[in-house]
Amino acid sequence: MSYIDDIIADVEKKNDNQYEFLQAVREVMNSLRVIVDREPVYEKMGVLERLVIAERTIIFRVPWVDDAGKVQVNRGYRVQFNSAIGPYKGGLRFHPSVNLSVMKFLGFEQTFKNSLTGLPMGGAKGGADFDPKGKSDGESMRFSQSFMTELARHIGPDTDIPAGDIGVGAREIGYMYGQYRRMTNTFEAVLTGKGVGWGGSLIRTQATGYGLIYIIEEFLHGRDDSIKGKKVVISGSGNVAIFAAEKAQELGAVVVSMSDSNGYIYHKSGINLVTVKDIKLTKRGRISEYAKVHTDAVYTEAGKGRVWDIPCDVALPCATQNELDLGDAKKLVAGGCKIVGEGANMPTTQEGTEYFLSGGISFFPGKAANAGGVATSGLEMAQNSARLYWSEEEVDMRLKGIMTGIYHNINDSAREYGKPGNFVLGANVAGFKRVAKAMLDQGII
Ligand code: NDP
Ligand code: 2IT
Repeated sequence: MSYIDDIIADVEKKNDNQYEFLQAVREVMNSLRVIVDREPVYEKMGVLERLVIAERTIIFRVPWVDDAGKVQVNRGYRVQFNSAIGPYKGGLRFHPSVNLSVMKFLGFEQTFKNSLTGLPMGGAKGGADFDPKGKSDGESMRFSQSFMTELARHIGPDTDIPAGDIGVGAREIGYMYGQYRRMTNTFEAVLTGKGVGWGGSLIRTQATGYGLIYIIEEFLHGRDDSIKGKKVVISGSGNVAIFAAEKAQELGAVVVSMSDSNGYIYHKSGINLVTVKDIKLTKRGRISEYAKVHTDAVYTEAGKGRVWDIPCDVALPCATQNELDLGDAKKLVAGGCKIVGEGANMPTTQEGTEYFLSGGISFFPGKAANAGGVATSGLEMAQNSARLYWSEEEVDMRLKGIMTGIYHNINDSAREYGKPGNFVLGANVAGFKRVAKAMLDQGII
């Protein structure tokens, strides 16, 4: 058995029912074979053993009172995975599917993603099995305040800086920040994604989606091509999906579909984003309403078809983990898809990923492709530390620079380790090297 095989076997034994966490660990470990086999120092210093265990995992009770006066209780989490290169940083997810496995996979992935940004940020993730769907502002506020009341003792501007993720947007960040400020009597930069005007950075809202398009555009430029005129299929219709669609359209792509957990819309002539934003961001409605506004668009309910059935050039999964499986991957490739960019975290199953890679599809893994969000969180922290604000142009320029840099880093790393074009391997190895170097430099901790 090799060092990597031992690590995988041990993680499997100790986390046997944590499907998502195991999936993420296996993928990274398999990529690292090329570097760990060459450099015995990693094994001698137990780097991988340390890397696969979170530095700290916090699980807590979140009690709150709903509008009917009934007490509700949710389970809250913060997994502080690795702080070798900077304070813990990563989003908070509020979704009924949140459990320890999901939190651990996200915290593990975040460690490598944050490393790829080049900024000083360690990896963490948190959240709760709370469902924000259909909750009033009052319910969302009471839940968020209760969640922060416990979380506050574990975070801080130089310790751990959470942000948004699925189900956590401007509304929830506002309520959580307010509670933290009240509890601590400080105006500290303890969350990112804050409102513009009270510490938030311009472009943070758009950053993940924009960054996803920037990395693909940089790749295409290297081939004297661009996204202009390309047919793009997007899943999800939340923060990441909407702003990926916006930047793709701005650069001349034709975005033909978006979805939510109830179904997807197909609009051959191109999605009207004003309508999507009105339904999703203003009214918190369902994507099915789009087809009532645009009668030439077709709505298909979940279960009766998949967004990946639509032929396209570029597919951007921007909803959730494991939303694109082997069958979907085969459909996409048969439909002419040449590029897949993961806006979501681990949206493609292991079998789907392998199919894309073996079929020569240009596949951009989430930890590289969606790093623009956390990178811009890093820029928000830099502005907060300097106690000033940068212009929209300045933040956007820096975001573009970071995404361009990530592309070249993962591309070079894939080549260096003998797998040109394999950005999964490139991202895992490049992300790992920076974290591992910091761990080696800092001793056995
Ligand atoms: P939002 O809550 O804004 O939107 C999520 C979207 O995905 C919604 O359309 C939602 O549909 C859909 N979705 C969520 N869960 C499921 C599910 N189990 N099945 C089907 N559809 C689902 O979240 P974000 O846009 O912020 O996040 C989307 C993805 O991007 C996540 O994987 C997140 O981790 C990742 N990400 C987010 C970043 C950010 O800055 N926000 C940064 C980097 C990655 P419905 O409304 O029906 O639930
Ligand atoms: O998955 C992610 O990178 C995020 N949800 C953003 C994290 C952040 O700290 O901005």
